[in-house]
Amino acid sequence: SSLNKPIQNRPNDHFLDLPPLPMDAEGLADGFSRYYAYTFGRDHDCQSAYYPYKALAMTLRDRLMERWKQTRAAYDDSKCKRAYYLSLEFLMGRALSNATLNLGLDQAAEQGLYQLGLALEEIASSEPDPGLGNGGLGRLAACFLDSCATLQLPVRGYGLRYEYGMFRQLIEKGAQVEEPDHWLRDGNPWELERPEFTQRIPFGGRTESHRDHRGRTIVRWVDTHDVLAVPYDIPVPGYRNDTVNTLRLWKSAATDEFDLDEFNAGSYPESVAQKNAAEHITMVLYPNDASENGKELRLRQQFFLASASIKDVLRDWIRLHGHDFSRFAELNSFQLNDTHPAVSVAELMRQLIDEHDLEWDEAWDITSHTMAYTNHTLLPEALERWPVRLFRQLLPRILEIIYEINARFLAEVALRWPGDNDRLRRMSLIEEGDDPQMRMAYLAIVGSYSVNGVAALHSTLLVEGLFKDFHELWPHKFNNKTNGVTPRRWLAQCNPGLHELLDETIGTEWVCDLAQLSKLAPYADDAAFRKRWHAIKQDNKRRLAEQISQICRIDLPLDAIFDVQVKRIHEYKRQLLNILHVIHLYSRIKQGDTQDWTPRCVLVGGKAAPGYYMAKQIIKLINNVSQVINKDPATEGLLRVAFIPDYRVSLMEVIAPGTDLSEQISTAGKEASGTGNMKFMMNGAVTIGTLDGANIEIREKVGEENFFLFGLTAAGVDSLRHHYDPNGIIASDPTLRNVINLLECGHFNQFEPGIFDAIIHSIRNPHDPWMTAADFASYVEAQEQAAATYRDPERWQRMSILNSACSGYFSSDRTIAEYNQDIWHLPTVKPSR
Ligand code: T68
Repeated sequence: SSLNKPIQNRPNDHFLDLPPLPMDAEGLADGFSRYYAYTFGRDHDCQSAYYPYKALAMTLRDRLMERWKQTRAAYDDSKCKRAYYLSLEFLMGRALSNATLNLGLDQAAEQGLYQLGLALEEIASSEPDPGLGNGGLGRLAACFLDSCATLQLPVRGYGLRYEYGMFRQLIEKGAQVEEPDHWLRDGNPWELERPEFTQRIPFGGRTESHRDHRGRTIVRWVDTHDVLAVPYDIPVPGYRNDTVNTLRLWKSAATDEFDLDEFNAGSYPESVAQKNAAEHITMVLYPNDASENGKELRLRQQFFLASASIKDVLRDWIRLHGHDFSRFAELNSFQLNDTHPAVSVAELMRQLIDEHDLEWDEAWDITSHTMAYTNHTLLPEALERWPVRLFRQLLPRILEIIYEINARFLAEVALRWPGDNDRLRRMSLIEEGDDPQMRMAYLAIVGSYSVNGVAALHSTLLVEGLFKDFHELWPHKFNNKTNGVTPRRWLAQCNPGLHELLDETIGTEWVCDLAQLSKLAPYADDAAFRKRWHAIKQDNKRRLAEQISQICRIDLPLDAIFDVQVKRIHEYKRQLLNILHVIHLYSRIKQGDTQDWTPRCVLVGGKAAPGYYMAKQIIKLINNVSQVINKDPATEGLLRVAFIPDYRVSLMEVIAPGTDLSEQISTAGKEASGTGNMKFMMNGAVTIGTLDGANIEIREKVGEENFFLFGLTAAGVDSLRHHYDPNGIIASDPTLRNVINLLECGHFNQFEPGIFDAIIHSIRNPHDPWMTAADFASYVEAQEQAAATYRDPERWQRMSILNSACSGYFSSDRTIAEYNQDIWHLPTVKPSR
């Protein structure tokens, strides 16, 4: 393309000697005005909030650009080890406020814009919220990039530039309706297209082998249908340290080649239309967060990401180190975000062998010392398996390589456990059957030098269960890395009130050293401090209530306890248990049992995968229950219920600071970690939760007296499985019986008979894996304790302060420091000024 045409005149050395851009209010206002007037051609009577946003984004982007270039140069010059975070999802959220904060321009920007009669917050809120991820896994990737940049680690993110992100959720007649999210429609000022680094990715075709002059077998992957991968770079600024790292997102594009047969047959339009298939690869994010769907397009996305990213890294390697790969593993690590990019194991082998002439053994030594794998789930339905036939069709060369990896691996197993054929069958990368399946998690384990879970319990359950055989073979590979979240976005940015109080009370260093929050603990005993703490919480609740009032037309009383559950809708997360409790509260109100009542606002938000019937039923139930309760005058001032539509990153930034009670109520052993739990804790919410995922560590840090615990343990769930009797539990618990009665008599679906039958059946089902009935009584009891505690404001505020004070461990800076110490071993690199 003409974008790649080389320039004839070489620019002289000085032409990029630019003076640093001003970082003060006047300089920012000046930059802003120039973009507004000259680049976008707008003037005073422009009504749209979009152009001020765009002008400010460009002004900030210029300041990022300078530092970005310096960071790249520092990494290149040091020739040090690098790591790459490979993920099908990066849920970055809005970039403007984050860039402002991290560049240290928050006050200057505020002032500069104020002089122009504009408000920073209003401008920031007109930025689209990019949703290139489903939930926790994608948001974790974004928090990690923020921490890597803040810790000045040479880490690059690689992902896909989806044209359509996570669908927008509308609620119509109480039910979820999906709408496409064309987030790029008005352009994206934060991306930089880099066509000069385009890569060519093969699909389909067949393999051919022949011997070279030395008698070596050479395999060629031929007759492929190639697709172009064009990179778009997104800057990732560290916190006030001049480092700007890179998130590189690939967009698929057709080559300019036509299908010659079609072309010669005269069907020109058909041959041009073929291009479509190529362009579709990065069209849309798959919206399933916990079930694999086996679609060919998804496998295409996975290989596309793996192949393009590895090619990019190898090109860089050759640029800096030449064609000698002997130190490659020593100087590169790939972190695989779940198995979604696990085909990278085979693709790195393929590129080293087929494209860079390495022998198998050398290539395997490099690959298996370069890849590291993070597991995010124990749910069997979420474990990726691909039909071998899909590989044969789409990636024939990759299939050959996986067969070879498997053969050599099984030989190793056989050597260690001679004659143990059952073990060979269990551990094979390929599950035999009518339609043999590739076990992607096993490919990831075999090809990696590190395998980690995301919370202590999760990592233990992995090596005791799912990956037991592999742990026996390679115990040294397995480790835990408890998740964390970035305190920049999830405290400093989203909670300005608390930010200020913290700065004033414990100094400003907590932003990059969250353990310092422990200095807050003594203030829990200080009545004057508690009062200020409470005032900030009430302010944040007002902000949240205003949003809810606008979105849902429901008014929330600010003296009520704000009880919040926001996350993807899934049976294992048990939004259903939450709503059963709500029905119980409602029933108490109707029976006049309201002595010592704690007013309560229950907020639930989250998206259901479009094909997940039960999850959609649960959304409908929440909305119906909310309708009945909110319109009943008896509940006035006592109980409000709202379903928050279209839950997303920018909404969580308002929700977390305004929450009193954080609902983390998954069936024990099912939630790998959770990260929303950490965001709430940092912002002073108290958790009601089970002993699941990172809840266990949260409770350990804050102390059991500052956490509302209920429910079975993971071991308890496991041993109850064979004699679980929900109908017996319902029959013998009048409270639960009453709630189920209300459901069964159709109190919440008066004009929609039968619609909740599936939900009722699931609760009554002895095979209900989520054991909702088993935990109901203890949940209600924990809720009563929470309510009673809330009625004692001094006690509640103490607990709230202590939760914040003990949340330092859950900074993703700590998590990333551990990844680096145990897995990556990267030096810190400071860009030169
Ligand atoms: C989540 N997983 C875990 N998956 O459920 C959560 N899956 O416990 C954990 O805290 C978080 O990862 C971070 O470790 C997911 O979010 C997905 O989103 C997903 C997406 C596609 C396919 C499968």
